[in-house]
Amino acid sequence: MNVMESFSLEGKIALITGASYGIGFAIACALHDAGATIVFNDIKQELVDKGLDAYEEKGIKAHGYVCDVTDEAAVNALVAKVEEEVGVIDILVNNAGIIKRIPMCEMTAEQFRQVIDVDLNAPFICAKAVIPSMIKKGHGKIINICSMMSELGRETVSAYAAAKGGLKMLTKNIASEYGAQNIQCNGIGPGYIATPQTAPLREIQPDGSRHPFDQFILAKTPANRWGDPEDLAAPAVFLASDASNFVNGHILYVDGGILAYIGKQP
Ligand code: NAP
Ligand code: GCO
Repeated sequence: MNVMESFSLEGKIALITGASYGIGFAIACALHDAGATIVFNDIKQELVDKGLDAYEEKGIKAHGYVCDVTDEAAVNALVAKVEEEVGVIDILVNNAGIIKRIPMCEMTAEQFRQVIDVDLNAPFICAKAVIPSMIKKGHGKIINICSMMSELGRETVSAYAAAKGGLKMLTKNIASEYGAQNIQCNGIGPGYIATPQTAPLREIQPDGSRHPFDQFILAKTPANRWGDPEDLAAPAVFLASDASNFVNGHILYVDGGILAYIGKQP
């Protein structure tokens, strides 16, 4: 096979969770450009409708469904419906995620659990729902959206870091457990990406200056900029395609160099 052909997703069906906007939307558009049929879900009908409009604007005929990824019965029903209406899912991107920025000693156990539920339990639920059909079909690709917090900690994000660190290990375990069935499970670890999730960290200050956290991220990132969701597009196509068939249990950090860098010298 020609090497460029190995990146093609022609004939493949991809489910990207929480992909009405942000990183999930950019990844879905990229998988579509590579040839895949796009299926996405979001937690509310308004968001699914907003997503469908956004895909249509890009000339993409996506299939959108309402589904809360933390609800195992709802996820199983979604996967059954997709198999019936669109076909067997070849590529799952576990993208849906939340963050709560609360100092650990002020965080309730319930708030901690909510983050773990969406960011760690849900990828387990979604992967578990698609793997049996992938095994029957003879192949499958699972991409888990990890984080800098799969490797690093910082103030206020204890639950998120615990979940994303766990997601890194879930990725390696799925690869270990189902690699023999030709399922590749890898992660993408985005650096700091400009999306609604990070908007509070980039708010312009009342005096017109940049948010101190925004300045901190620029100083920590050798690329000296925030990432765009589109920066994750080609890495996602790679991990979704035959081009990565012998890559399994790997976390591909797409972070402008953050994890390589000790920080600016004084
Ligand atoms: P975002 O803008 O907040 O989008 C996340 C999407 O997931 C939203 O559409 C959200 O819907 C949906 N969602 C949340 N809970 C859900 C649930 N229970 N069921 C179904 N959908 C749900 O986030 P993003 O920045 O694009 O991030 C996408 C993924 O990348 C997340 O896993 C995030 O942790 C990860 N990530 C982000 C960054 C970054 O810098 N932005 C960096 C590393 C990793 P609602 O709008 O209703 O909440
Ligand atoms: C934060 C951020 C991060 C990013 C991302 C980094 O508050 O530190 O929201 O956690 O979203 O996950 O990779």
